[in-house]
Amino acid sequence: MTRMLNKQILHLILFGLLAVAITACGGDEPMPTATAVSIEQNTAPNNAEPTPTVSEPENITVTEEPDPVETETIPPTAAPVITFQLEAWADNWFAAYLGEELIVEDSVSITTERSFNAETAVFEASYPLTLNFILKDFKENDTGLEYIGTNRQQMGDGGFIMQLTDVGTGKVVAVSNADWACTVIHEAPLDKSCENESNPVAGTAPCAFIDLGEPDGWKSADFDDSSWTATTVHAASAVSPKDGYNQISWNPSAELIWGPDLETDNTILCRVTISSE
Ligand SMILES: [Ca+2]
Ligand SMILES: [Ca+2]
Ligand SMILES: [Ca+2]
Repeated sequence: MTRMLNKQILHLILFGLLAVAITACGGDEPMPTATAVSIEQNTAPNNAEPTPTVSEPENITVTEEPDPVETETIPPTAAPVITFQLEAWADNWFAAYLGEELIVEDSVSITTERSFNAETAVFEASYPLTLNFILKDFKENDTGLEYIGTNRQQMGDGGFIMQLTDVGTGKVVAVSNADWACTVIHEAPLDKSCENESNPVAGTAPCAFIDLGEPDGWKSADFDDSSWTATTVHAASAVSPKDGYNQISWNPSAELIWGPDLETDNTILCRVTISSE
């Protein structure tokens, strides 16, 4: 009996221990829940970190702002309006155009004898600008001669010089020189012995002439002037500039230009495109 009781007591103890063990294990189960809560609490402060993440987009917004500022800065630097002063002297007459628009025309009629005046004109433009010039040596008719029938009957000669100044800086930004594109559209007489004819008749040998007229669209910026290679620099001693020429302070780089022949080239067209440096 005692053994039986001992066994029963032992079983009771074992059951008791087992029950305690199960209770202990069962008691552990809620613990992970507590841990999970604490993890959630730990992630809660992590959720607070998006605040700096929010401030990052603000930084991106700030870097986006300079873009429109740069866009606003580009147009004014691309084409500012500049005031230019054009100074020119011609033997005998010229007209200057900004593209198709007349800037200045020689104020003295070409029919005025010995018109050696200079002209100064101020205008506004933006780079790049295309300047177009009509240059004329005086001629009485298509023989190309002047003082016809007098003892001074002659072919007459031409010459042209120009400089362009940026009024704001005082800097000379363009001058007449060999780089210009020029073409001769009136040539006479084709035979220089015409000069000695007692009765020179235009179009009759030796007083033949060439009159091409102005080509269509020659003043437009995209006109192809690649064949305009008549531009010739002449020495002052050959042109003998006078009168108005001496009233202008010429930049040393400004040169007297004309067609190849100062005498028989009577009407010349010239083009130059000026870009900012
Ligand atoms: Ca003149
Ligand atoms: Ca002349
Ligand atoms: Ca001439």
